[in-house]
Amino acid sequence: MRNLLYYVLISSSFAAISCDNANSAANDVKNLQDTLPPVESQKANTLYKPAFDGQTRAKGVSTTTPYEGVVIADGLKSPWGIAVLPDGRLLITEKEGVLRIVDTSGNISDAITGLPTVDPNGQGGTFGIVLDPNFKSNRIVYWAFTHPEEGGNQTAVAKGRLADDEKTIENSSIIYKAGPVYNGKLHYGGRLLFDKSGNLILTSGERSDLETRPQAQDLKSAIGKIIRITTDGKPVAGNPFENDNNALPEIYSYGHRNPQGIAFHPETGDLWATEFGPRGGDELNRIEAGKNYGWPTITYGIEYSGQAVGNPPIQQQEGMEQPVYYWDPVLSPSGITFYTGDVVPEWKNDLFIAGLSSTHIARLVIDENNKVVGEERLLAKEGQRFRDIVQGNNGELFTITDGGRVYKIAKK
Ligand SMILES: [Ca+2]
Repeated sequence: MRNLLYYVLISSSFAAISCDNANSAANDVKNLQDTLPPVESQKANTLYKPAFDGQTRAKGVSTTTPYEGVVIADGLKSPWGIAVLPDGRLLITEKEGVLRIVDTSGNISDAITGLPTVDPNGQGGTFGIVLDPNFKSNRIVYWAFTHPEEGGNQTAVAKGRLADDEKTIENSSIIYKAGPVYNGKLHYGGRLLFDKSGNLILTSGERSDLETRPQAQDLKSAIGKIIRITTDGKPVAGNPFENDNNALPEIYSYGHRNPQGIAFHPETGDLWATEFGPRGGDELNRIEAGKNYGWPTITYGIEYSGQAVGNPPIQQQEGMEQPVYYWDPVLSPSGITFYTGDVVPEWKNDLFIAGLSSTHIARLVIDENNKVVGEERLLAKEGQRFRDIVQGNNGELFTITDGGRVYKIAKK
């Protein structure tokens, strides 16, 4: 409360003196808007108590800069991941194993082929995609997907060269598989990100079933993990478990359920991740090397059947990290991005999350103590399952939907 009063006072005095600095004015507005009620008003699924104030149902915020989300393209087939090409066009994965390029006017290319075969059943298919840091010279891209195997499938990462004519991926090769192989079709994770040292971060889901779920706590298994590998798919030197004979050296963090969103905070450089929890247990976490994020031992959600998770169900345990934020009811958080543009200054450093079942984009304001202090829903009237969101080269946001649309979100 004291902080809030402080912000209001500061904001008022700024307003009284001058508003000629757009960033200050935007920050004033952001802080003043913290007085709105939480965006979530539905009944929670559980009576579990959060570990700290603001861990769920933060105050509402409302963007004051006029903005709009416009459909620039429609007709993609289950798009999943977006990478922004140097010239601003969007390189997009489609679930069934091809890529397409969509330009900022919305023109959709023919399918780009040459990727390894995927298992597209259930939640499987082609997932996140990233450009090599030296893409301009080598045209290499990396993507995650469901690799079909004898007896099942697993999340894998491949790389290849985008041909000069942009019709195929040349020399594609599989560089990493997050085993073990399992015969299921749920919870693959599948988002990819480059870190500053030029290594790849991959999210790996725990495959959902009661049989595989405990492996999220098993350091000999790559499922239910965040993985850090080189561009050749090898464990990165300095990974937290590299000297542990009872752990896979590619593991970066563990105890995850189905993480599909990862991004680095533009100022702190911290890694943030969202994951699908059970009913009422979707999470936002700040990821630190070697830490245990708790699934399936601790969670704020319950099974979709209505049963508790664990007997007795627990939400907090020593040695396991608390989520920075959780949603009950769920958001279904898929791709995420921090905003670094200038088009909407009040969005600077805010986290944008593509929501599936919630059918909106969540905007979270995160303060210098890594706490969520504001939440807003964008494009909620569109009724779309949002799958990924990225920032374009001109400070706009682009988001894709399971139904095949590409939206551009920009100043009106
Ligand atoms: Ca957790």
